[in-house]
Formats: sequence, C-alpha cells, structure tokens
Amino acid sequence: MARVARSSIGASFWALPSALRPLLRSASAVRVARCTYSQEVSPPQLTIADQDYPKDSWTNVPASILSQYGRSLHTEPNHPLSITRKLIESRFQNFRHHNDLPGVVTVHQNFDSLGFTPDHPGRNRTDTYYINKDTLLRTHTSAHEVDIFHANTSDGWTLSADVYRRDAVDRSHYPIFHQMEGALTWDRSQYATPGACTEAIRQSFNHLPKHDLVVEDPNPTFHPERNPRQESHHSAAETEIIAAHLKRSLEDMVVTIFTAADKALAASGQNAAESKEPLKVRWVEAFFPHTSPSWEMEVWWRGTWLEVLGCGVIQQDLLIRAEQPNRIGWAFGLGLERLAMLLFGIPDIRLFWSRDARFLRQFDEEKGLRRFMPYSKHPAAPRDVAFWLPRGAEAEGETVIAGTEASTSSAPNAAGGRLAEPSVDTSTHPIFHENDLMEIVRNIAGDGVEDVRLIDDFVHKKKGRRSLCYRIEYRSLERTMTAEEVNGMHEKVCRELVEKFGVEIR
Ligand code: FA5
Ligand code: MG
Repeated sequence: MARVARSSIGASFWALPSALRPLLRSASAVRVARCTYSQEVSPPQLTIADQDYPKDSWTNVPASILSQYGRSLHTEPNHPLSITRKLIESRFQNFRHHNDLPGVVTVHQNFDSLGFTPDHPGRNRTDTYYINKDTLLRTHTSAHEVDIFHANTSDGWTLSADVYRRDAVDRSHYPIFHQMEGALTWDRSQYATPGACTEAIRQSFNHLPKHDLVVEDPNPTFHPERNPRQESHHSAAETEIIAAHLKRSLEDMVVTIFTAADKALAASGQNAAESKEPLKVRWVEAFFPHTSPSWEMEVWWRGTWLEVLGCGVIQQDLLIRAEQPNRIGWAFGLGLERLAMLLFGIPDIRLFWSRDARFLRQFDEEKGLRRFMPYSKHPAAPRDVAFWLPRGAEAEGETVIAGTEASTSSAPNAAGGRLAEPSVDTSTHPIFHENDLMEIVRNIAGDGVEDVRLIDDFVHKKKGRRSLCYRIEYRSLERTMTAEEVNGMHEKVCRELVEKFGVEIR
C-alpha cells in the first residue's frame, strides 16, 4: 500500500498547530526509501554573515533565504515588528530583553537541548533549513533557552529573533518570521522552604495587573494523561501557581496589544462593527517537549480563533541541563507577525519585508499607533500546473505529501493523544513534498507570489497514476506584473518540477 499523507496530519510539521503535532508521530508520513533531494553542487561551503560552513548532504538552505538573513526587522527603527516587540516588552518589567542572537544554531541547541527525541519529525529536512548536518537556521527562539538560563543574568527575560521554517506559501506564512521567547524563573534555594518559594510566586501573582478580559479556560491546570505536571519535580501547588502566573501575565500582554489596536482603529475612523465584539481569549491544552503542562493561547478576532503563542511550565530537566536545578518557572513563545498583523491591520505577511517607502513611512514610533492604509492592489495572475507523479512511485511505497493546510489558528485540542514516539527517518526525503514545490516557486517568483494551493488530486485507475494540480497566484505587492513576466516565471516552475521530481506535466 502506498503511504500517502493528504490530510492536515501530513502537513508540514511546523505548519501544524503544536497541539496536533504529536499525532504526526503515528502517521510515519515522512519515511521513504529514496532520497530525491537535489544538493547544491558548488561552492563546497556556505558563507553566512562572513562565516564559512561546510556543506554536506543535509544542506538545503536556498539563496533566497540567505539573501534575507540578518535583516533584523525586529530591531529596525519604526518597523511594525519592532514597534510590536517594544510594546510587548513594556509589559514585562524588570525583564532583560535580548534582541541580537544570530540565527545560525546547532542541531543540539535547536532540538536536543530542549528534549526533542532523535527521531522527532520537526527535525526533518522537508521542514527545517539545514546548513549542514550539525548546523541549522533556528526554527524557534526556544533554541536559546538553555544558554540563557545557563548564563543566568536575570530572573525574567525575553528574546526576540528571526526564525526559519520550510512552510506553505500564503498570506500568513513566510519562510522567515519572528518569535519572542519569554521566561520567568524563581530560585528555590533563595527561600527557607519550598512552601516559601510557592508563597513568593503567589505574592508576585497578586501584584500582576488585573484585567476584565473574557477568558475561556475549561481544562484543569494539569491532567495525568493529557497535560501532566512534572510529579517528580513540582508539587501540585507549585504547578498551579506557576500556571496561574503565566496565564495572567500573557493575558495582560494581549489586553495591552488589543487595546492599542482598538484605539488605533478608532483614531483612523475604521472602527467597524466586528471590532466592537469583546476581546476573548481561550487556553487550549498543548504539547511541547520543553514544557509540561503546556498550552496555546488563542484570541478571538473578527470571527475566528487565532493562535498567538505556545507556553508552559518549563521542563525541570531543561533547567538541570542549564545547571539551574533550583530554578522553577514558566516560558512562552509567540509569533510577532501574528500580533503585528492584528495590531496594524497588515493584510499580507510579505509586507513586513517590503522596502517600499509607501509601506515603511506609515509607521512611526513617536507618533503612536496608526492603522496600515493599503496603498494599491495590483491584479493577481493565477496559473495552474497539473502533473502526473512519477509512474509507480506510490506503488513502490514512496511517500507523497500534498494538500497540506497552512494553519493560522489551532484546531481544538488534540494534544490528548500522546502517541508512540515518532518513527521518522530524517535522512531521506519523500518523492514529492509540497514544501519543495513552495520553495521552487519562492525561489523563482520571490515576493511576487501570494498563494500556492492544491486544487485537484486524483488517481487515474486505468493508468494507475496520480495527478496533482496546483494553483499559483502570482501577485506583486508593489507593481503590476506583465503577462510575459508571469508566464516566464511559471514556465521555469514547471521546468524545475520536471527536473527535480521527474513529474510529467499534463
Ligand atoms: C513554538 O515554536 C514553541 N517553541 C513555543 C514555546 C516556547 C512553547 C516556549 C513553550 C515554551 P509554535 O510552533 O506553535 O511553538 O510557534 C509559536 C508561535 O509562533 C505560534 O503560536 C504563532 O504565533 C507563531 N508562528 C508559528 N508558525 C508561524 C508561521 N509560519 N508564520 C507566522 N507565525 C508563526
Ligand atoms: Mg503552535
């Protein structure tokens, strides 16, 4: 039987809400026999920020990504990501804010230090940009947690940075985005008894700003199967108060952001009826290797639940690895683009990368928040590409990953299934993985592509072959593209599909 991953369970690992990621472990979706990955040939090393890294069979970072490396949008004065970052930082007083950690990290930092198992699907080359087998572009800011805890320069800290994931192409997904990590720990050894430490956390909780936000939080703080507390490390009372402190702190941050967004909306006279709906937040049980119990926060915004962050009680083993065995506390990781898009009403994630003055001059730290005013809408140029997958590929047990769903909001909690550990061979590659198509399109069309999606998928019984059809929406945010230009790019995409995957264009 062919192993075909077609549902969202077969999606790009990082595009899945983290609550669903444990399910992927049972799908074995990424195991294949043949490696079809094309390696870049020369030169034998990659140069990133003046540092040379030897290439090997794991290398998969394309030039299009490297050309954006180091833009540091989150620290660029008057950039909406930087304004958003500062607004959030302002709610974490007495925290130390780290903003300039380079994006090249080791596999150890990104995965092992956090307790990702050796065969965890997040490590797969279809989902992660590898510089070589030991080095990669961080997929999340959690990659620095152990180092920052180890340095131990403050009880509370945030870290904002660019992160990199091979992912779908649409208006809310870009292969580079920005996260803010945050953590707060208490040192038990500073207190006479463990109970005194718990009491200190309670005191701190009582001093957190109160809010009148509607919060849905139907689940118990921890649950033995679905969302366990770390029984050998934390008492129930410790887990309860750390969780309460974490949730209240993050709710306060969201209230701040959305109150500012509402004010900006009212000031621009755009206070539409739907924005008058009261702000609502809900907590969804989740799973991360580095926290337990864990949650995702979702915000109700214009008729839909939008996932903005993941968080939880820090795994004590992680703090022990960081040589801070006496510290206990919480951590979170949020998407800066997600919040900035809401804050400013920015409709397309590509805009953050724009160097167009019509975009950049709309944001000014001194003048307070203003809604983004779209300056133009250039016509979309849709082109379809339909192709037969290589003959007999699936019959031979090759994996095809198509029709995945890029997700902006989390599905209802599915973290309950803590299934068997994943069995994913990360050194091989599916015969066709949608993320590769996404990357071909991005490399050829750059920011001139808005959306790529599967529109048809069928098996021709007699021929015994599977056909896929993708619709590629070409559209520049900055200018109208000519038909010849779009056709030229589309032809190149078709050619590369044939060369890289041996597909037959229909
Ligand atoms: C993580 O990356 C965890 N490291 C977060 C964490 C940190 C959990 C510390 C516990 C403790 P996740 O993959 O869900 O989790 O990403 C976190 C947030 O980044 C998401 O909630 C979302 O706001 C944002 N995000 C994720 N993928 C994208 C994307 N493709 N584009 C824009 N934002 C994204
Ligand atoms: Mg998530």
